[in-house]
Amino acid sequence: MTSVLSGATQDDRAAQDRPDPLAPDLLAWIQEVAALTTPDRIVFVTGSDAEWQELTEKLVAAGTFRPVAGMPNSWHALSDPADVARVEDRTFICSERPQDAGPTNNWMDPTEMKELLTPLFRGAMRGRTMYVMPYCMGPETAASPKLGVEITDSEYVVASMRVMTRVGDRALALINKGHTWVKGLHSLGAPLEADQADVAWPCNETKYIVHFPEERSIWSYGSGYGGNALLGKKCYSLRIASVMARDEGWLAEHMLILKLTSPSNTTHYVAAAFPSACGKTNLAMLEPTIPGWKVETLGDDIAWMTFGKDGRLYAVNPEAGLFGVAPGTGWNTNPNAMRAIEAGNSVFTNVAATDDGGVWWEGMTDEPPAHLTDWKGRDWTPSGVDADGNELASAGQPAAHPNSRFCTPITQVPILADEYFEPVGVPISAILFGGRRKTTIPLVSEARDWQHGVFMGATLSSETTAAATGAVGVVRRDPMAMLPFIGYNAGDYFQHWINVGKGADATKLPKIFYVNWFRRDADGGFLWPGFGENSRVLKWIIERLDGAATAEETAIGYVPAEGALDIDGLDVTPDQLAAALAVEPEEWRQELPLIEEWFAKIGDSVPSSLRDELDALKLRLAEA
Ligand code: SAT
Ligand code: MN
Repeated sequence: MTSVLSGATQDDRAAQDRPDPLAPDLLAWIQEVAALTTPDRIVFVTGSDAEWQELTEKLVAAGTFRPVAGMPNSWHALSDPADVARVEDRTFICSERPQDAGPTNNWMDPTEMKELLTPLFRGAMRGRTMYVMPYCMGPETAASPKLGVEITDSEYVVASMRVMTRVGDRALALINKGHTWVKGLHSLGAPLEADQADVAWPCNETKYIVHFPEERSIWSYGSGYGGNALLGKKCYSLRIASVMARDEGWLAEHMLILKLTSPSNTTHYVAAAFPSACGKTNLAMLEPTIPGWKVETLGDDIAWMTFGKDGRLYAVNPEAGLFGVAPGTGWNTNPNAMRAIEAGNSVFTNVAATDDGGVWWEGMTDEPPAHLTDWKGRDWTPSGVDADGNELASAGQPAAHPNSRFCTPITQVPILADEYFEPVGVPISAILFGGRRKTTIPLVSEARDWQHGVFMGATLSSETTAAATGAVGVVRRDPMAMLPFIGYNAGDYFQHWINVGKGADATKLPKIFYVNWFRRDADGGFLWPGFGENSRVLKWIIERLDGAATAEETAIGYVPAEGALDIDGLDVTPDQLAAALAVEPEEWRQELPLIEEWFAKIGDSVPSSLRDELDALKLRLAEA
């Protein structure tokens, strides 16, 4: 193969033992990218153990990774301080027509965008290795396996994708057999001159995360971080997959998947959408506080849902790893995540280092260690002063970045459900939409029907978090927790949700609920304890499915009737519970103009059925 790859020397390994001839479109693309980006060498990612060894050694030598003491095969990376989160303002949907990107996405004409990006990619891999990384999202045994190839010049990205997806030879064999696949081109935008020393976290000030939905391809430039650079994750599994799902009649959603077993041994599967950094991983791994109930995990971030032959909606987790927010993950809040992390084989990014070579982040333990090295590599103490009483540069700042992450194989989660490996997925009984709101939204409410549930999802709102760059704590609409991830026009996306319901047997559709664990009292305290206690809300939801739990009808949907929510043994006063569940018409009247503004922003593509829902809500509130 060496001879056919122009512009680069072929790594020996790439030519070895290829069982099948390379798919012609893959070969042509590799040649094209190599000619444009001019790497020093090209390496095929195989997924082997030896390859992991080589990658981690290279990352340690480069100063990107340091081994984590006390955790087997685990690595700590500190990013450039300007490359710590998804960059939504640099993310583009370059559909052929601007109206197909819609008002919630940045858009540029695809030809113009490629003209803009091509010079940036020209020579961008000089001095580096170009990795050709075939991968599969979801089981390779699926009837229609979802394949991709990421070309990247970042070893950190290869190592992380090996945890997050099914990387290597099995995916390549399927591509070579002729299955379709998604192209993902990624460069750090940090070429090296002959004598130039590398930095620990190469990246470029200029960043572009670009999707071409019609050709199902992704071009990502300038960032090495998570959702910007691990292209199998948000770029493919949500933005591109949502377009595929629209065209093919399924749903690609920002949802966890969990299995819930009741004391009478009935099993239900639940999918739940929350914005980034709002507790999806914690809910997916929850340890119920109510006796006899059991939760098992299927996924913590993404669900692909397709109708099964029996008319029910089945969900699959396309990912193979967790890319969880570290701060707030601890033995008290998420012991199952801690057990998964402790098993090793993980990459930690932007957490703090302990003096004995371990890792630490806010909330991992109740009390921080007496001294740490923070995510910027600076001395850090709980008091903000050093031993001589001098104030540290890190004083008053968290030791771990608020969006620092652990990247861990999902198979290490001790409560992983066996069905995780099932290529057809699991039949979903309930869909939860949730946000982070201090006011207005009750702990739980149930939609009247599918259309009303779609309205709840379409008008979902949440306070912004550190998962994306920009201000934190600002209320914004985040439809289905997909605002940064819908790969097309948001109004068309709502219509697609409506259509999915119309085409189905209503009795087999999941029921839809809206939850808010984050409501506060007048003094700013949380009204609901959250975490394991959320199992009480799940119990009410499951009991609603078979009609066992009672509910009260309100202007916004059904909420638990008095006494219906199990608070046995819970340290919550009746007043607090009532406040957590309250539907305050006045607060909701204040919400109406915000929903109207949101619909006005989306414009003509808002489905008329959702405008009807808004009108009906207004009427009910006027009477409330
Ligand atoms: O987008 S990431 O994959 O970096 C994480 C998130 O925001 O959910
Ligand atoms: Mn997410």
